[in-house]
Amino acid sequence: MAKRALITGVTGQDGSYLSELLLSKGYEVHGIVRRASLFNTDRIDHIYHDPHVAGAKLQLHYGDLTDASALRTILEKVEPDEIYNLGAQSHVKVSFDVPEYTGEAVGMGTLRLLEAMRGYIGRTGKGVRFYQAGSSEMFGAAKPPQSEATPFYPRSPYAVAKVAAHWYGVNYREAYGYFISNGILFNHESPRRGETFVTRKITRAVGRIKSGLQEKLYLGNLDAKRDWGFAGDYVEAMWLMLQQEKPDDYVVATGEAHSVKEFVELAFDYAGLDWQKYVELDPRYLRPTEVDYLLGDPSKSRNALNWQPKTSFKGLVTMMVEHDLELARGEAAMHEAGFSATSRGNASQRLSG
Ligand code: NAP
Ligand code: F7E
Repeated sequence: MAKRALITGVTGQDGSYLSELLLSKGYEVHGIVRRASLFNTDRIDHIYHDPHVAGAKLQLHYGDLTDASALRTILEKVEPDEIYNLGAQSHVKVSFDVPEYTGEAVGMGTLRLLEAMRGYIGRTGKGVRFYQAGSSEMFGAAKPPQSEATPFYPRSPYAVAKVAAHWYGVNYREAYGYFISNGILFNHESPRRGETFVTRKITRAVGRIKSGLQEKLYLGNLDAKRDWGFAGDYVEAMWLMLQQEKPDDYVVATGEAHSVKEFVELAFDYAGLDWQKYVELDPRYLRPTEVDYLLGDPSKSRNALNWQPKTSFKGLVTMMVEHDLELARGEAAMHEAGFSATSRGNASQRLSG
């Protein structure tokens, strides 16, 4: 019998890579999708098949982490072996604008899902394994390098909610003996990264500037340092955590940090552009409380999970810039053919990110 996985946040960056990974391992994958007035399944359309066709291995269900009864219904219907809780309002700056909603989706949402799992296990006696998508943002102002032993010091409503979700996971593990593992993942990026996160905002701008579609890139704090890896590598660590004998908590990182400025330089250089001519500061993108320096110590996941990142910092920047140069060339061609090319492309500069 194929294993069955349930993923919240299946339409997100990580949800799409994780679905690909699990499908490649023969899993039946079920994803929870929020109803939206426009289609929001772009990142998984390439692996989704018409459910009327026999053997479709990816199935989608409408639901929301703010809706406990829908979560319970989905669990009863899907009967998963593994649950990956990736759903979140995941933008740190936006969490200052919508703190209550962020707490609802990220903190209380995790609790609702755990309660749905508790009800399901209570009724069926079935073993279910649970992955919680924790974040390096939980370390916030803690001194680098950060490991599983580093005390949390969250610096945003998002990070506070992730700390709550982390401890709900630990509590349900200790109270009920459930298999719940918390991943503490440092920043991971890809060509599928949302366009208001800094890496993708930069690589989109490089592509669009190179193609003559954009003149300036407005950014906030260039001095912040992050430990950036490739999302495709990181979802493998999530899966590995649920294949261990015992549940545990793991930091997943590269062990190397770079500043936003370094990312900017490398990305613009790759396209043969001088970043100083294009990048300007816009205080709108500064945060009320910043996280200055995140650098993970991935020793535990390397030793216990035998996991290592395969993609270097330079490889990641190159992958994203190449993708976005190509994307912008397509936009420019559409523009020349008379279609508007600016409405989506500049979105990251109009919104909070
Ligand atoms: P993402 O691209 O922003 O995707 C978030 C997903 O959550 C989307 O599918 C989104 O649906 C869904 N979602 C949002 N609100 C929801 C709600 N109320 N109920 C159900 N689903 C909801 O995030 P990501 O980068 O893939 O990250 C995956 C998870 O890892 C998140 O929990 C994030 O906080 C965490 N994390 C990310 C990183 C990173 O560097 N990427 C690092 C550490 C932890 P829509 O598509 O409809 O918006
Ligand atoms: O910011 C600085 C900003 O929004 C990175 C999420 O996936 O990773 C992500 O959170 C840094 C910050 O990611 C702009 O101030 C400068 O210091 O790309 P970001 P994040 O806040 O680190 C963690 C691990 C998660 O868990 C989150 O879900 O870049 N920065 N100028 C900017 N950031 C943005 N977004 N936009 C700017 O214009």
